[in-house]
Amino acid sequence: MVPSEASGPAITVELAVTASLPPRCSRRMTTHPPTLLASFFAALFVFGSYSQSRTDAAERPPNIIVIMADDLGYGDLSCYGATELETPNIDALAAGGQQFTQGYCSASTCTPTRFSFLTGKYAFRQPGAGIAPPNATSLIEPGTETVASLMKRAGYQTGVVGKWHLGLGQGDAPDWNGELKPGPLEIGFDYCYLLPTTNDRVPSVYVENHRVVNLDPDDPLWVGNNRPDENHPLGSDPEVRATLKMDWSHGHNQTVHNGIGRIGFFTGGHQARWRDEDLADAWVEKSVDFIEANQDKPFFLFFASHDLHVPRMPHERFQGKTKLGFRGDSIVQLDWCVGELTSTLKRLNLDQNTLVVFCSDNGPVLDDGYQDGAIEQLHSHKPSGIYRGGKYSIYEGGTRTPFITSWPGTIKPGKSDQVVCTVDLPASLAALVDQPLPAGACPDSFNMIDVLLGTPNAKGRDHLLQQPNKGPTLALRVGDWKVLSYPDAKPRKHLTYEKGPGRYELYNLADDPSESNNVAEQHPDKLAELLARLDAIKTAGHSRPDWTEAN
Ligand code: NG6
Ligand code: CA
Repeated sequence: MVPSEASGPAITVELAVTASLPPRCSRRMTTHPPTLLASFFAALFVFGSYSQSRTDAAERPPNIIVIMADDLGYGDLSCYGATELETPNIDALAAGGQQFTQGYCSASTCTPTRFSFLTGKYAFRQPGAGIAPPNATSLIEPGTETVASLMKRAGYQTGVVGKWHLGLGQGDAPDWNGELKPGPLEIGFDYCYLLPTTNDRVPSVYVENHRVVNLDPDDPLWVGNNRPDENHPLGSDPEVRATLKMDWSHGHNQTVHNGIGRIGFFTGGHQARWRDEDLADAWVEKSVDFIEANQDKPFFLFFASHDLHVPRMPHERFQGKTKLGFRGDSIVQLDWCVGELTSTLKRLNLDQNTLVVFCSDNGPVLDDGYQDGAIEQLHSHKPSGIYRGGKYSIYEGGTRTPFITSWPGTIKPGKSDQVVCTVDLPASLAALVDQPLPAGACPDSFNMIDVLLGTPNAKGRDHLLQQPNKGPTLALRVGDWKVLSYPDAKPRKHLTYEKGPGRYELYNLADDPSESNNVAEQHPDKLAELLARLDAIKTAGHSRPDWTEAN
């Protein structure tokens, strides 16, 4: 348990008198003595002027908010080089914290990245961890150790708000009209308010804890894989299609809701249905409620934005805010959400005691199934920055994404080129709150807390595995070398998934960050070395150096 209250002396005294450190500080002191001391001296040097408020904040265990954007690419924010739009709130987060140039999500699609972020396990190890369909049941077994269960055990109030996409319920399909169980509440969250899958997948309803919100029992919700009856309007029907408010380009032509064709079929639950335009407001409202309700306790909040996943249909007040069309407007909406969260922390005087991690679930895509102008109105915007590929791809653009940590008064502002990944958050956040990892837990999650806090000389990952949606395609980066392995490469219709010219590709990211020159033939020894390492990670079932087997 993390004690919720403890009194501590001023920071200048804390540095000299270890025995009277407040709880979090004294625990970290025993875990990482040299780096912690260094970071304290750095913090003292930089933040000495407001050491008193820092001290007040340090008396309590830090709150933690992980903000995960959806389909946000490396080049999509102004702090990462975008010039065609502005993201002042996320830029402020970056300017006041650590901005990573080599921050990654673990996969280039949603479900596997989210699975790994929660469990600390690479998704290729988990059968069925590809993009979850509308009627997916719970992918993460109750009892699995997750970042949420670790925080809960450490005495935190835990919540998830926004896109889930990891399945709900059990059996053949979720019980949409009954209890949606198991779900987040069975793997460590105290509270959830969710978009069950994606905004382009049915059903278009909110789920709060175990129930669909506002469901009228006289209008039951049905979700299925087949057209329920021949009168059910479909987005593929030319007459219906002509009335859509946003046309589809591929897929997304089954049940129509809010003038938009979706993936999958659903009927009923009319009173429970949301409007796409209102989703971001709902996430902010429920998150602010959660923060306010837990302002006197340590809390962990996973803010899982649906922006900028398709269909990109931002609130009317954001429509037209950029010249990039709804894709750009959705980025501005995401930025607004971040600003609402950070200003709530300031209003409640929690900003100096809250670690905010900002990341994405996969790289960018322009046409992901709707004709929303993302291609036509791109101008000079480069969603992946200088990197090759995007969503669905194991080139850098698929997984190297914005990654920011902020904790005013504790994290020294700066840029970091250390390698970190969303799969590292369970082990890192557990270390922050001194929660030991149980045997068998989080097999691929490395404790990167010192790197995330910007501790001078702290080292990031020496290697990193990257995956697209599912295996067997995988990439492994070791230092600056990266191998891409496509055992069953096939062209993927419609997708930005780029098939390499051969079975393997090898790049040196230091010389060739855009992965344009495959040097596999020139460096057969390096290729063999990396492939052997990749094989070893696959076979071992874990890659965390201090991982221990379950009893
Ligand atoms: C694909 C969808 C795409 C998107 C993706 C999941 C089609 C043709 N494409 O199958 O639109 O929903 O799944 O995206 O249906 S993710 O970010 O949640 O992984
Ligand atoms: Ca995504």
